[in-house]
Amino acid sequence: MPWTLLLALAIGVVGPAPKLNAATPESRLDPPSKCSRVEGGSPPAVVVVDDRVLGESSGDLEMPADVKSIDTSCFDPATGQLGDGIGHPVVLALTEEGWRRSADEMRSRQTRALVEWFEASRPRPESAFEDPPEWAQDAVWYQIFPERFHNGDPTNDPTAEDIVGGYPDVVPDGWSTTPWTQDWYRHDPWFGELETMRDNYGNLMTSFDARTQLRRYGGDLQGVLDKLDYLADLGVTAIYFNPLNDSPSLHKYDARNWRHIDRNFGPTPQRDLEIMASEDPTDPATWRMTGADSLFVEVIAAMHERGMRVILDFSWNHTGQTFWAWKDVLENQADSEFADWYWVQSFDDPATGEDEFAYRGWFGVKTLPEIRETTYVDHAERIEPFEGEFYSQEAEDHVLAVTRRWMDPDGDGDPSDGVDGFRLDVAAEVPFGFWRTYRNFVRSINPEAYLLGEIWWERFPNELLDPEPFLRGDVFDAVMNYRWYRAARHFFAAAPDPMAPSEFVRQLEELRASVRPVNDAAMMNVTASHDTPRLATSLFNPTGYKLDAKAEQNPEYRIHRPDAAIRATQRLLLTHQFTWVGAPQIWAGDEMGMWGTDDPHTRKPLIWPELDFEDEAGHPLGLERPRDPVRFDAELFAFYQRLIALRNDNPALRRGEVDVFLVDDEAGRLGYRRVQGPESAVALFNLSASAQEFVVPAAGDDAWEDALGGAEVVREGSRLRLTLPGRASAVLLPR
Ligand SMILES: [Ca+2]
Ligand SMILES: [Ca+2]
Ligand SMILES: [Ca+2]
Ligand SMILES: [Ca+2]
Repeated sequence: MPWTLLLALAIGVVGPAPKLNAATPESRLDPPSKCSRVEGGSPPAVVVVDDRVLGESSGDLEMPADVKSIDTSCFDPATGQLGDGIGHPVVLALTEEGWRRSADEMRSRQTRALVEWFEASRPRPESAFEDPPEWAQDAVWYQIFPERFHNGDPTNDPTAEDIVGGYPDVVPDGWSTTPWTQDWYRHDPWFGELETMRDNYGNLMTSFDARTQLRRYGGDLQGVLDKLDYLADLGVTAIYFNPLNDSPSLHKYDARNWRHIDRNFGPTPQRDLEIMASEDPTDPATWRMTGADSLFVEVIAAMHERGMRVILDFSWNHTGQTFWAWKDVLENQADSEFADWYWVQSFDDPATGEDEFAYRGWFGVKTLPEIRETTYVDHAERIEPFEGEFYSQEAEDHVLAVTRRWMDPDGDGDPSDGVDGFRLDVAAEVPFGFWRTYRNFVRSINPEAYLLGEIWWERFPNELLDPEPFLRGDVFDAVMNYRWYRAARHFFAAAPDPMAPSEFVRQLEELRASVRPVNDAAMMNVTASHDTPRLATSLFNPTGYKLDAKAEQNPEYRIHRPDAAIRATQRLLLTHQFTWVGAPQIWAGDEMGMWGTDDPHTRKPLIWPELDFEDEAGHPLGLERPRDPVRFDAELFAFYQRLIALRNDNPALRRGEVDVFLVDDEAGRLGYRRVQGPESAVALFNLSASAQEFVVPAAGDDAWEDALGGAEVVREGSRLRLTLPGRASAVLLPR
């Protein structure tokens, strides 16, 4: 019996539009009427590709033409085998190649809908311990720096008392929070007092850069809740929170304690303080939920409800100088029970008048005392990953207890109320042995958790550290992919010099080949962060990337609003980011059109559309600059939104294999295809200043469109033809 006839008999060729069985996770593994007759109506079809169950559906469907076999016997979902049942449901077994080839010829709306549904509902394998969770490759990341995101609750804003202990460890008498909408470069009223004040290194606080470390704007978790609709509207699916732990600084990498959310991020700072004081920090059984803690649990729940994943940033390499264990060391010296938590080089000798106490702080930063390990490695010249463990078992136990607290806040063994993973600060400066323990621990609580390492420099400012030793399956799932950004910036912005498409492709392939494909797909492809210039500013200054990337270090560095040409470059780079392998990341505010040089200027408060900002007219060195209006860039936002939607809606852009089919050094053209099963998408780039024609091979006869820029796409036989203006990109999809 020919399969077409069989299919017609089985599911009927005439009938209503296909009704895809919008599956719950349970139903997708459990074909309806398993081995039993369906009374009335069509039996469902189950599609199997190379023994992999893609899904089931009902109704009349155009089935792919190249079918390996059809079996009408019962399908056993437990074994994936075709059984010897009594005729239902229909099982179509195809080869992967056949599926792909035939679907190329069958681009009907029905088939595409079916395929998308199959993708969304296909059975998820249990995460292998050594592999990233499945969801990581589908994420669109949004990085939130809480102090500067949105002030949803002015009653909890930091007070002078709250910020004591962070750099510079002094607070002027007249200190107050800074108005959110003021010109970033305007001097705060209390700046004058700093003329004669010295920081904790004994230096006068003359630079704008140093002074802004004292600024607080009052961003908080209520501000995040208030903007959930905005995030959903933008389309992001995963949130990376910079540290939320209680800390005196604006960045919170100098923890006062790790176990609680910062008092000024929650509704009840004073009450939180009392709760913290009532606990024994060494005994997790005494830890209670503060107002800020509870609000964060609420934030996690609200994000999960919207299908967003949440990861939290911690530094296990160092604490702040106000950290409870460190304060005990300062007070009790060698007698402190926490003395072996830290790299103390010498304790004070009470017999002498001078203070002999000396310790290692992260990169010499005294407010960041480092946790002691079993091996000492000097990272001053070069970051070198190393074997070793935490020196103190108690310190490690404490870190694990804090980790468990945020993975399962209500402690019932179900991690669904907790964070979905962690971003781990200066991860190459913490030893492998500890990280292996950490991965085991984290995955034992939630097998779907994601661990992201900050693996950055090997030797500043030119050599980036190879992340491969961290991505063998026993440490992290991915790293912040600064290596990808360096290549992309170099290519799209000719920074610091022009790069040919062939060289760009060579570099991308080299990066991809250096790690396992599963990790490559789960990478966080960062364009900017709290530690770098904003994306637009980074493209606007085709000099060193992180080296001298602010006016204080290079007076020529452009601090003002990037021009239209830079925005075009930004769009090119973004099109690549959202169509390439690895999960795209957005540094909050870049999508609003914000600009800003390296830290601290990349940490300006976000320019929400409803706020009315003062023009930006100042300069940190008092130099001339254009006067720039500061307002939300709705056009750029819409571009981000479009790219995010394209990635979210097209599995091929997230999971597809890469086929680079156009590398044209002469004309400055680049084109690649992402192929996932029967789905494919094409990204095209015109790097030149003038219009260029593109011819793209495309089997079949269905119509394609430029889903990004709307360029006219004409089919000519088995090819598509279109013209792109200078410095423009396109994302082609079957219509
Ligand atoms: Ca606030
Ligand atoms: Ca002494
Ligand atoms: Ca729980
Ligand atoms: Ca260390």
